[in-house]
Amino acid sequence: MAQPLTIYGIPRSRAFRNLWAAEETRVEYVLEATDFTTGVKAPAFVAMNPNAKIPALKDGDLVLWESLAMNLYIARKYGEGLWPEKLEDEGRVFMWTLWTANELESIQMQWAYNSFIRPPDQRDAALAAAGAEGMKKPYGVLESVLKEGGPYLLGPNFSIADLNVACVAYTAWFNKWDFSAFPKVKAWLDTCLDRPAAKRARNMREAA
Ligand SMILES: N[C@@H](CCC(=O)N[C@@H](CS)C(=O)NCC(=O)O)C(=O)O
Repeated sequence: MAQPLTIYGIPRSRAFRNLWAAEETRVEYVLEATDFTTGVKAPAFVAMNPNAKIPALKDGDLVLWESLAMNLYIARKYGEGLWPEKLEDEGRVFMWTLWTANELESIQMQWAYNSFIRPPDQRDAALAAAGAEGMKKPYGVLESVLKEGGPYLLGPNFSIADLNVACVAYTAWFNKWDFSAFPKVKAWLDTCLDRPAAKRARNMREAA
């Protein structure tokens, strides 16, 4: 009998992204609880992911790390409606996935680390403010794209492009970053994060 897909991580980590993708596809999966303090340092885990970071994934003999790449694989293999049919749309999926990692996540993490992730005495208010300001640029890009097209990033249907961008933007959405200048983004995020599969993953993360 085939082994279920295994996701290594905890819901209150980037593994949330993969739980959401797995929930969308309904693939049979198990969450192997691995935290980011001791779990990531266990020799068996480091042998799988030499970065010593969660999440990671095992599917048969295949091991993957990098949360957004893992989602591309999950969507391509298991997610019928999540993966686009046209080659051009696959190109857009790659574009949005690299964009969210490079243009959005990095500056958003600067804000997040210095606003609520690090202990108060290790936060830098100037870096938090600069991060919050810097986030306006990528969210402005998203706003203009959604204004011109939409309702989803590839057009009429929700896809892994939406999931990969929305699971990163979730950090800002959940922690009350001010989206008032970006109403299209806010409405799109509300819709994505209100999907039944997103809610199942959010329930795991927000209850943890
Ligand atoms: N780019 C990686 C980042 C992974 C990452 O930073 N994971 C955090 C938890 S969300 C971690 O394991 N941190 C432990 C550490 O840095 O020691 C991804 O998207 O998977």
